[in-house]
Amino acid sequence: MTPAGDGLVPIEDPSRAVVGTGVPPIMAPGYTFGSVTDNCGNVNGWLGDATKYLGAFDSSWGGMVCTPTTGWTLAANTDVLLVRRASAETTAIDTNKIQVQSNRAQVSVFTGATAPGGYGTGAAAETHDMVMNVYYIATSGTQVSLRRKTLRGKTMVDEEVIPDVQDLQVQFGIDADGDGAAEKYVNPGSVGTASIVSARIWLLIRSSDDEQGFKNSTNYQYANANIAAANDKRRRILMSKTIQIRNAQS
Ligand SMILES: [Ca+2]
Repeated sequence: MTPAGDGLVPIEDPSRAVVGTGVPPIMAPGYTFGSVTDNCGNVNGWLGDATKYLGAFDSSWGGMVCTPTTGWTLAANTDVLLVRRASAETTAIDTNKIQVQSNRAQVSVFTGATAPGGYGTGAAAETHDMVMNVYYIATSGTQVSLRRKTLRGKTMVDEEVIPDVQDLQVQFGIDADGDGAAEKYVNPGSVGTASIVSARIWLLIRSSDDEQGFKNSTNYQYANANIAAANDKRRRILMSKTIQIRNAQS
């Protein structure tokens, strides 16, 4: 986490709210989210493609048909981030959830009263909940907020994560020479056939209140964002985080 702002904002590592802390990506056969309500259109069934830990769209919903909460819209020039993983904790089988069955060798996404077979018994086989989040920046008038569509039971619900986050940017680190390290970072949609090995995520956060006597004249440039100075009385902080990943979708 690298604070790079112009002053202190009383927010504690909001990137943890987005990407969590070290939960491994899951490998699973594609799963159709047809039974999930408000599933952002489930275009090509890929919202449920749990073979991809991260996905992102540059300045748009991409192929998804997500509707922001009533009265709000997707903020211009902000990216959309998808995170799909298994819950960190094991859980009991629950027919009202989308769940993940795993052992050391394989992982499957399922729903129902019976976990998929072939996973052994006892401690070797574990059941986790499927975690599915679509993060985006919503705006309404002068308000901005980091919100998400999150899988709750079998419904994608819309909820606020952190208010006064005005930008979310994502870039993927690509490995062209096969050494496992990223040579460069590109915007979602520009990965081509290269392997994705890491992702950078930026959040631009502003203070919720004006500070009398302060004028924010900073021009923020990062990823493919170029945000003109607001010249308002709010302090801002730019937070960035690089995470190593082994399977992503651009
Ligand atoms: Ca972008």
